[in-house]
Amino acid sequence: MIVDFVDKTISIKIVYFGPAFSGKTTSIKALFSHLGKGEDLYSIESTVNRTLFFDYGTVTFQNEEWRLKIHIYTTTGQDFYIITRPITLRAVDGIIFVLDSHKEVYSRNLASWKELFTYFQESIEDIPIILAFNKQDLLDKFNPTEFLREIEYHKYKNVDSRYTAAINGNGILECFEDILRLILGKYYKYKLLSAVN
Ligand SMILES: Nc1nc2c(ncn2[C@@H]2O[C@H](COP(=O)(O)OP(=O)(O)OP(=O)(O)O)[C@@H](O)[C@H]2O)c(=O)[nH]1
Ligand SMILES: [Mg+2]
Repeated sequence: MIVDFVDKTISIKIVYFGPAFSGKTTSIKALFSHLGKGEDLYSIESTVNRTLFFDYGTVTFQNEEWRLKIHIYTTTGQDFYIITRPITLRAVDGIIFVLDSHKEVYSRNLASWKELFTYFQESIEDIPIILAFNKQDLLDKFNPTEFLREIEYHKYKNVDSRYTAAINGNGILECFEDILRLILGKYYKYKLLSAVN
């Protein structure tokens, strides 16, 4: 997060992360179309519509005084381009971890979560994360409770979860609002604490 008191601009960075094909690009596209900004999304894709590096777009909110500029990225899920993922994650303020709820690919979600952990180690607990159990429209889904138990969800105060179906936009805006709330809440808490000290 960058707070520019001269420009009165707060800049934050949100990244959609998760295993290949989980619906990261579909989620960001649904978000931008919800916000009426479908044209403002840039994608670096392969010839078969797979994310090569990232998708990127910005959303800006303005009140009388301050501007909130949100930079939004997706990572590529293809392991061939794994080198790009930690680069995209640099200086991230909040992560929407998009899971593929299809039963057959349960373990891919777990592997992706473990990979995310390797990038941040213990400091992962400082980053607000929303687990988006995507593809809720499918019939053969795994039980989210199983995943939450396996990652020891109860240990994390910074992680929340939601259901999404990016294909029809369900839950996408709510997910985005949730991550913003967590990021900004953390910032205010920090400001409050430093003001007290
Ligand atoms: N049924 C269903 N399919 C979805 C949903 N979200 C995405 N998909 C499909 O899943 C496939 C992969 O979606 P993408 O958004 O490209 O996935 P990605 O995570 O960006 O994939 P990579 O960038 O290659 O890692 C596409 O065929 C989407 O249409 C969903 O909510 N339900
Ligand atoms: Mg993608």
